[in-house]
Amino acid sequence: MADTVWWKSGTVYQVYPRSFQDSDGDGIGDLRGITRRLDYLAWLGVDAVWISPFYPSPMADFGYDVADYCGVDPLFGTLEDFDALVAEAHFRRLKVILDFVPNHTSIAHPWFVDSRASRTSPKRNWYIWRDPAPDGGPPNNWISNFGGPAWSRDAATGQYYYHAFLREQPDLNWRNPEVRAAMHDVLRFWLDRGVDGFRVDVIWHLMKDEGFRDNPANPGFTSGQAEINRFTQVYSADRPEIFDVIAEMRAVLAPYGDRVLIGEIYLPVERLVAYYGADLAGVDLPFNFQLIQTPWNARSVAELVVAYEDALPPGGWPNWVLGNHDQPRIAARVGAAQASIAAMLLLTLRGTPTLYYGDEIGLAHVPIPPDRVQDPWERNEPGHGRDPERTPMQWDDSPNAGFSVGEPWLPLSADAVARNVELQCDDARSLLTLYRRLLRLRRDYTALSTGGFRSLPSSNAFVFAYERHDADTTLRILLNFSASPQTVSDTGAYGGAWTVLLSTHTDRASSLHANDLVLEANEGLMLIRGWS
Ligand code: TEU
Repeated sequence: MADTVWWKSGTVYQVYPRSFQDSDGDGIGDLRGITRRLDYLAWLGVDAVWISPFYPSPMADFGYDVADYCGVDPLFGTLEDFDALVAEAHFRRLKVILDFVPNHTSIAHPWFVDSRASRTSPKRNWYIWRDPAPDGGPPNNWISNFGGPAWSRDAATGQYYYHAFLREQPDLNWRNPEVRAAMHDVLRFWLDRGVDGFRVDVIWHLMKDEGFRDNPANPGFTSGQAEINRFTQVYSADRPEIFDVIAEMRAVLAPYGDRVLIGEIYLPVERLVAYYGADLAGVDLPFNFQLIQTPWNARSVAELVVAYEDALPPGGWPNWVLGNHDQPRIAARVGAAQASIAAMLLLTLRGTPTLYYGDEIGLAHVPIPPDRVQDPWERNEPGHGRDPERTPMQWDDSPNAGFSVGEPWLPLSADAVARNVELQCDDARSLLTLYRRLLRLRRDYTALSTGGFRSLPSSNAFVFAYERHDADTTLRILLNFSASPQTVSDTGAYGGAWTVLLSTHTDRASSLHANDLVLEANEGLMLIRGWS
């Protein structure tokens, strides 16, 4: 009997709240807007919605700088709006996952205001304060993820505080039990309001080297890379003590039943899978960003899938991510034709998929004019900005694509009139229809949602082929990563034995007649053994 806990069989859909739906005309999305669009998410067929931060914040990093963990920023609405959102989501059998940002607060958080006030403040040790180096400079060589030193000197007390991100995002001191207790209370606050789990921001960063040793130089660093890559982050992140912190978080969630703990972790596979923890005491889903980071071709993707499957600890449940608010959009990276291959891949691999809003309509790179740049990273290190993947959702052909009656905080894509939900939902050949069909098939076939995975040998270098199976059903997925037709002759005799369950090319006949199978250019195919 397959294990069907919801976060294993289901799919997660990420909403960036500023950009999903505005309800009050200020050009910025909000909680009521999300609630209004829950019917869409239910229609699409996802199971959970993860909402990026909506807490009170000066918005230096658009909400990832939290000034109050237990509230809602007026920009996004009220706690009552949040409660209504949860109730309406649950009514539609949608789970709600919050973004928990424990590594750092906003500089405006009362804890930090207290902490910086004096060296003897009771909150002093809630953050990471160090004396200057002998030359008066920063205590060590750690770099901010957004460029520049990760230490800022505070004139009032003459010490430096550590910030892995902006200087407006001071890191909390997770070695301090008071910090842990306060943050556990935050988790309980939201669990008591009914949330179904958390995506934990930069979880691998929470514990730093106790001795604050310098990070070693990264021999692979090249000048085009962001400055953070100058050093290998061996002392500033991914420390062994992190697993105690995660175990304590799990203990907070445990009495609430099957809530999920997802960790945002950018690490190579062998380190990533360590976050399942010994005896699976770590996070339920260490976010797997490998598809985002691997070159888009059949060989590389096939190799990474097999390597990831092989690296999983016994019982560790896989997961896959194609995009998020920090990464170039998939359609921009692989092109419109391959976006449907990406969709079929994401939704047919073994493991929980996370979809990023807008990817289902093929939103691509939206150029941001210099005077409309919002992301602080772009200001610090031009070329690294994340605005292009954060532009408003495109709903219909009304002004501003139905996102807002006001001027949107970021521009819409130039093709908004032609690329929107309303148009695509009635079009049998659209990317949105493909996403919806795939999500439907995941519900119809446990072979897809919770079944096994087997990679199929392929002599065709442009095709990635694999099987998903359970006791009743065997499915074969064949993905043509190239823009020309490809013949598959080595994975078995297809004629008669297999039926087409779904193709990215809607004009394909359902029966196969030849033993050799010819995939159209950019075609993805899902076959079922026998006659359905
Ligand atoms: O991102 C963490 C993070 O590591 C990314 O900024 C990463 O460095 C970059 O995308 C590399 O490709 C999280 C949030 O998702 C991000 O939006 C926040 O800015 C950041 O943490 C700080 O909270």
